[in-house]
Amino acid sequence: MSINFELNDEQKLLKETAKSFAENEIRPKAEDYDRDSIFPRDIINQAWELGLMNTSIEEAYGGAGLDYTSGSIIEEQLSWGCSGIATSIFANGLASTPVELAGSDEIKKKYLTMLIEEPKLAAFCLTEPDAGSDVSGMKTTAVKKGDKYVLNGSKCFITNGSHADWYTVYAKTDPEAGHRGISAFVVPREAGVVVDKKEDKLGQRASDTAMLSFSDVEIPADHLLGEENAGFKLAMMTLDRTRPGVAAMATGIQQAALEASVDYAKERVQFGVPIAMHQAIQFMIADMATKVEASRLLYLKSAWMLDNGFRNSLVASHAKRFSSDSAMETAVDAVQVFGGYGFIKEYPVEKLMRDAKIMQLYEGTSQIQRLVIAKETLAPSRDMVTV
Ligand code: COS
Repeated sequence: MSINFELNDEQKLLKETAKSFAENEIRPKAEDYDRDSIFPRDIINQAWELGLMNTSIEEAYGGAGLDYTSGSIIEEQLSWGCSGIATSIFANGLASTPVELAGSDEIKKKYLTMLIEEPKLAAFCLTEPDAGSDVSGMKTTAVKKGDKYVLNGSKCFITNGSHADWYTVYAKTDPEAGHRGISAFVVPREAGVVVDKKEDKLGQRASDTAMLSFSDVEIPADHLLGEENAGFKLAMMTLDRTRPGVAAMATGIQQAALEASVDYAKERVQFGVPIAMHQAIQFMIADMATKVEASRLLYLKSAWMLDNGFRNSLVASHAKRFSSDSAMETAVDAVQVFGGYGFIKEYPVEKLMRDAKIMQLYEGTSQIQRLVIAKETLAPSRDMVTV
């Protein structure tokens, strides 16, 4: 049997555990935390206790070493609870992946083990005020001085930036070399990372998004991840590993929007019948259901490819692009199903609509995903397989 769509017993258990955590711990607090922009430290600690975060860290460093498929199944469920809180829980994965891929054994022992021993946080620092989609345009520099690197610059839109204990920071080590002049470093908070601003956002308001700066921040030279000037590829390889999870989170938003719409459509009576009896509503619900199904298949396939040793960049972009755009469409349609009530904060769907928007923006906009898809479709890389 070469294709099997059934989750294994461990994955089924993880899914149930994550769903019940989302239902019992995340959902009851999601509305308040969103309204008042409260950082979900208490929920992060609980998720850590249960082993729902840092799932990919290898057993050698104390982690569970779960595969990406299992990790993304958890991400969908927690995002169904609240994608802002889920983003806070999963941001460690984005920061720890470059360390997992390129860190020395000493660095892994110190920084990955730290995340397992205590509910500590790490943040991924790639984006800058003038370098978003255009990663190579970054201006932060790292200059080697003896056995240290000295970092200067600023980073923006950093998830968990205000609360992280350490950061994965990308900086130019050869400013003239474009994408071939970027290196990645682990920077402990106490080295002198300054939090300049916490952003006030449209959606995912429970998550922390900060602007940071580095002013003559000195770190030991062994905190360089992998080779000098190999940071761009490391960032891309990291995003290949995290985009399936983002697609899973976008699927969770869609599932929540679909369920809310189905429940409401069965209750709300207009023209003498529940609006679910009207084909205009049925077709919206049918389209939502198809998008959920297709998004789920795509994120599972992109994670499965990673777990089975295939390069997944193309399918990860398909998954991230389709699932994010579908989350936005589905949430907008859910508001439409709710009619005027959908526009009111007392009902759950306006939050889903605000939250969905970021899915099309972070970890590569939908346009960047299309760039990757177009490039690979027109001129496939030799190592890119379609399974
Ligand atoms: N894995 C490994 N290597 C990769 C790769 C991947 N997924 N994608 C690209 N590369 C390599 C290429 O092979 C190329 O290597 P060489 O230097 O040996 O030629 C190099 O990286 C540059 O690739 P490319 O020419 O495709 O880069 P571009 O400058 O055209 O940029 C995009 C590519 C736009 C796709 C990239 O900059 C990107 O993903 N931007 C969005 C960044 C993002 O997601 N930001 C969100 C912040 S994280 S919340």
